[in-house]
Amino acid sequence: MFKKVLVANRGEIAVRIIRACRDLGLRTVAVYSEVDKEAPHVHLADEAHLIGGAQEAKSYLDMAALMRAVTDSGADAIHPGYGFLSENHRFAEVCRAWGITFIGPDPGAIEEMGVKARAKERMRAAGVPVAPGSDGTLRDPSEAAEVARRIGYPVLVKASAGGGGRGIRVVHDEQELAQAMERAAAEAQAYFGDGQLYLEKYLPDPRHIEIQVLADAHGRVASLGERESSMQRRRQKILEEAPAVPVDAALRRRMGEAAAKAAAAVGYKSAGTVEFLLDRDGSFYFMEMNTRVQVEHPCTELVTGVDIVAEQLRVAMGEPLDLPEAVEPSGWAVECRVNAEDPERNFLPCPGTITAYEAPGGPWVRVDSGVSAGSVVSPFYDSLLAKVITWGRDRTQALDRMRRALQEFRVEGITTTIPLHLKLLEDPDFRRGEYHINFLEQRFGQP
Ligand code: MV4
Repeated sequence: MFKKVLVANRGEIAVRIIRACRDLGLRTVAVYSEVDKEAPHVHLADEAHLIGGAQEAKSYLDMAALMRAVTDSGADAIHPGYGFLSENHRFAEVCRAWGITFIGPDPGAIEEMGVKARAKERMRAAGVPVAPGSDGTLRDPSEAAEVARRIGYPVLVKASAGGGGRGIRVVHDEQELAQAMERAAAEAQAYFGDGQLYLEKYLPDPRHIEIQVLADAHGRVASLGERESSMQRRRQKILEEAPAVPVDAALRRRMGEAAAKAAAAVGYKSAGTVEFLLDRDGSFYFMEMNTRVQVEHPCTELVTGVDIVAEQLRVAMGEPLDLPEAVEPSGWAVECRVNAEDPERNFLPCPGTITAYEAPGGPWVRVDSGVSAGSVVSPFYDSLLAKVITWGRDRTQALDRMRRALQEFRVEGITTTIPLHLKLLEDPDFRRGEYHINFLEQRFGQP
């Protein structure tokens, strides 16, 4: 049992976690960098500790500085949020070695899912559908050519260390293969220090559907249904929704069972998300598992009534899950990510000072925000300012309420993505639910 939680993060997710702790009667410790002294998460926590400079390597990624704050505060648990150290199995190990509860899965499960080629093999063995491709990593271009000939072009060369779409290359024919592998390996080596590759059949214009799971320390796994996050550009999600237009009750049950199998196969505990690509013919394939709470978790909270962060905390205390195997969604939820970026300038980040700030409110609107009037949006961090999430009886009502909310949202002093969201909400294809992972770049991309 723990009583005092150090939140090793900043912005809206730090605020979100502090609120869940407060709901459960837990004490909270914020950490902050030199540019975050006045940030909302600092004011909201019971106490706050300066951990270093603005650069993330010198503060939010600095394990030694975080552990000093643990010692100074007497915290007995750490919630990593998303990003930063949340999927670093070594950090989870360090917490364990210090006798601090890491609020997330065990280090072994994080590592197992972090190595993508290994995770895929593990899932295939567990009976989770995976895309046709190589068995594990590739030895050389001739092995890759053999696999590609068998499954047919186009194929994708993927980095096993992976993440964020780096070290991923589409290959249309055998002539392109060796060079694509060379480039993908070099990129993966540079970014992840590991140039290992695997190969997969390329799916054209699939939809990105992810299943939210919760698992406890006693082997129980619950599926909370799907979210769709196909509305993205360069792997940066813009808008998410739950449930997903192309997923009916039967498909939801099959995907939920596959996700629960995936989680059980690695002894998963805590909240996690199993990502699938959904083909136009209704087949789905495991892509990867995110072993953290995700930005878009509120969509699932609004359609299930389950407080995902509170459940993470309860499960970390060893409490059993008190949920059915499959929680059925009710109504529809949409989330828009409001970023300090200029969609007119290729989504260039727009740091600066927020001179005026009035967040929307009213019925069926939730705003998870990490800034306020006077906030300085630093170029050092992710440009997410706030998330607006609306709920409706059906998709149309949720989207109409989103339009109302975004029209109310007043952010002055910096450029935001709100105008793009409003344009998207009027798009006839999106309104009909007809989109896929390449939609945004095709429709709103640079000429
Ligand atoms: C794919 C794919 C098409 N076919 N795999 C990109 C990063 C990695 N996590 C998975 N990715 C993809 N894998 C096959 N076999 C297309 C993508 C992809 C993608 C997937 C989900 C959401 C956005 C994406 C954007 C570009 C490519």
